[in-house]
Amino acid sequence: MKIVNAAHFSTKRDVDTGTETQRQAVLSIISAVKETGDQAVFSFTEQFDRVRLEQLAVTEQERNNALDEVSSQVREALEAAAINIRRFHEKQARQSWIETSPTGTMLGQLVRPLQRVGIYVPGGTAAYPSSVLMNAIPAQVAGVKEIVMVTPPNQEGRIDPGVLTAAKIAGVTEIFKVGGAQAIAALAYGTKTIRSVDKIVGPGNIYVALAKREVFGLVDIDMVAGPSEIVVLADELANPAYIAADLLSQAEHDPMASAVLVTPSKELAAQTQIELEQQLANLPRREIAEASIRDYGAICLVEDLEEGIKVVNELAPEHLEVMIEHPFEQLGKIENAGAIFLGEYSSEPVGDYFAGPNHVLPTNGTARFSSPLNVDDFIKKSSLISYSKQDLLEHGPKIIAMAESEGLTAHARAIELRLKKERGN
Ligand code: HSO
Ligand code: ZN
Repeated sequence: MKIVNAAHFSTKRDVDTGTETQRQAVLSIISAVKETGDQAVFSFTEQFDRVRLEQLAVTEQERNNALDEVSSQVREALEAAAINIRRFHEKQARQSWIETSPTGTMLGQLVRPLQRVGIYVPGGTAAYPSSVLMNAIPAQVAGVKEIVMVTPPNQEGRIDPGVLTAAKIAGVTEIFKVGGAQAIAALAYGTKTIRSVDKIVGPGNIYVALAKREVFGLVDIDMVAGPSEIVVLADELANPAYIAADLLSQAEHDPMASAVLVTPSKELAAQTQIELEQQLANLPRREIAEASIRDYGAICLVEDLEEGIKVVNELAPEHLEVMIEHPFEQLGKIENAGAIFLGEYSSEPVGDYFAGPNHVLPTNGTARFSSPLNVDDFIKKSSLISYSKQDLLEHGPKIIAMAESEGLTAHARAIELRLKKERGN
């Protein structure tokens, strides 16, 4: 892994906005689904997933069979993780509120869940049961009644049993065998079998990402997440074997994943490099991890921890591990990071799978302005206004003045009418 000085350091990656051909393909898939619904969905599934389906919906039978296909160990682990994830997200739940003033006015905010949400789950080796939990549980905690999962079938027309098991545990209500841009179009516009949703969440390939951007506005979408990132901020006391292992845990996700060590210790930098070599040697996903480390990995040497934290804040990483002697002492200075892991036992996979916080996190510097997927992503608010006679009489003239200054006479008159009636002229 290359060693760079802080002054010359940046890991900004271009966001993949797709080629013109890809954009055109997505547009034509969307309009075909809009026009012919299920018919287009079946034919794109045949074309892209190479399977001719009889029906799109996953049956109750298929859902139940999946439970027997995963080992009891995995099933129990998913159930335990789900409990932690639910408990964590329950703390985020918001209450409606009203406030009454001594002058008789009542103001408030009504919190309501979205009615129907779609969760996209990628197929193939990126079909992660843990991501099903992370996307569906916050929706369920928010009170969403209808949670619809879409995922591409394999060539036998089947869905990964781990994904189906996680869907069951997380309370997914409907599952359809459809992936790609056609899945996003079906969720946004609705077809005979797949009713449209209010919001679409979940990661996907470039076609899915482009389709999500395209339907945004008709439905809401979550963030468009990029490849995983990890930054480890470590001092000379940190364990290089742990650091290397944690860096590789994200590097193995994607050749474009980014794993970075920020440290003031040259000694630690050298030892981590040795560890990385050794640990890479027998990693099954070695090719992916190696490419990621080569192209997007780095060790950033800083003067001291203070400069290290400056680098971290500029990177605004998706995941930050703080492996220093007194991590809590530095916490107050950390401004930008999707998830912060403190201390040597808080290895990133603890958060990816089990601790409870969400693993859908802002990437590519967007932690400067956005947050992990959370319960707020599945609610909306309505404002409540009940104005009293006393307040209208007192403040009506100000409202009239503002309306008139904007040239909106009908606005002014709506207030005037009431003031006149109440004043009896
Ligand atoms: N680290 C990934 C999530 C994940 N890891 C799923 C394992 N499975 C993005 O935060
Ligand atoms: Zn991960």
